[in-house]
Amino acid sequence: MNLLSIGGSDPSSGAGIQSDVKTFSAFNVHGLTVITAITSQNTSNFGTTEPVSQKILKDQIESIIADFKIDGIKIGMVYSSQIIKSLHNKLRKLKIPIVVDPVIKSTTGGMLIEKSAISDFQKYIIPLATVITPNKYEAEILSKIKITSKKLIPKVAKKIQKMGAKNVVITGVHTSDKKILDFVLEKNKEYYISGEKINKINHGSGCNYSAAIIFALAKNKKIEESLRFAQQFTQNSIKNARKVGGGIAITEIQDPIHRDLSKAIEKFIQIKNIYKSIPECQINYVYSKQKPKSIKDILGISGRIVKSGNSATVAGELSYGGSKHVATALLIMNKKYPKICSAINIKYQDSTISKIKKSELIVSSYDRREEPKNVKIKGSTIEWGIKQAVKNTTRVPDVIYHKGDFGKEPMIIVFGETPDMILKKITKII
Ligand code: PXL
Repeated sequence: MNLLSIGGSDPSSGAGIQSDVKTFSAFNVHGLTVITAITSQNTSNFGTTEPVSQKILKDQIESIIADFKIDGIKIGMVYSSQIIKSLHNKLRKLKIPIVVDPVIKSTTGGMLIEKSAISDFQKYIIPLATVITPNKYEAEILSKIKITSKKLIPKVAKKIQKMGAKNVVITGVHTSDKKILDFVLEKNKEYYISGEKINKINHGSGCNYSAAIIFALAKNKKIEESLRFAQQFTQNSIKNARKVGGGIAITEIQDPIHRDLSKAIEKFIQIKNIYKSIPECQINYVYSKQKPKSIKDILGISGRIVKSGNSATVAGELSYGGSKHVATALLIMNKKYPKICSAINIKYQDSTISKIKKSELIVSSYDRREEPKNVKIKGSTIEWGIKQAVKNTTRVPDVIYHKGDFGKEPMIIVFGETPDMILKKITKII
């Protein structure tokens, strides 16, 4: 998938096109860019802005359109009337989703659009929008209505929709200590999406939000699902924001694989009495990128989940290539069943096996005593074993176990599409 970000250059890489390329990379899609203006700024101050010439603006767009199939576009900083009109001409005939982030001012106070260009923005850019994402301040400027009460919000959104945007989200319309509300106006429905309020002044969250929306829309997700996904993604980027410069923190974009696995691990170690299911060789919990080529494409725990008294704790970090055994088992399984991207090993116990057999989970096994000598010598027991177990059933196994061999610990491996799906299985069998 290819996504295009049209916007300004932010040399701090906190916002603008640099930030969008980071977001797109985190989703494993190719990010294209068309630069409208170059800003000088850092995490404390906004310096100057220079829009690019009409010629190079048009040339950038033409060279990208001529070469790539573009699946979605995000428009951020557009700066001047001239740029707005050229963008309109080049984009108006495209039949792909476009997210417009109508940025007016940066967090550090820089103007991202000329005042005189706002009416052309309304006329030429807003009608391109599948979704437009003003914050409360931007919505006030675009609608020329001061939001003095919550009751006015639908009216403001309607006014912006009438300018030609298909769907309008006004972000941060209401905040309390713990919650933040976004108001959404689709064609025929309106609703609020509630999010967690994170009290962290940051640079980049608005860009992260609109870039995540275009990703979801380009994947054919519906509006509401896309907005919820983007809100989650942005909350995480704010939580992980880091003070990399001397001023405000820059949002940190986490790899979704990393994020989902670390969340699942947190939940896993809190399962009651889970320490009883930790084998001698400890636990690894892994999550793979799509189509892994080797264990280097599989995220695992470098130091494993270990027993500590009567609880489980995580030793080490998450890293690609951090697991050898469980990742190898997953790699083999994934070759046969590409949707299976996550796995965990737990202690072999007869009681667990009997619970598995009573559940609806598909279980298969292999016998290490049948392992051919050449396999043993090559040290490829796991590859061999998983292949055997997969052959022993016509269905996608949820669980594969073996009862060990002389000096070899028996083991259960649970497989699933995602770490969360594994958690659901684990809670049924422990
Ligand atoms: O966050 C909005 C934004 C967009 N684009 C550029 C920016 C900023 C904020 O600073 O600099 C180039």
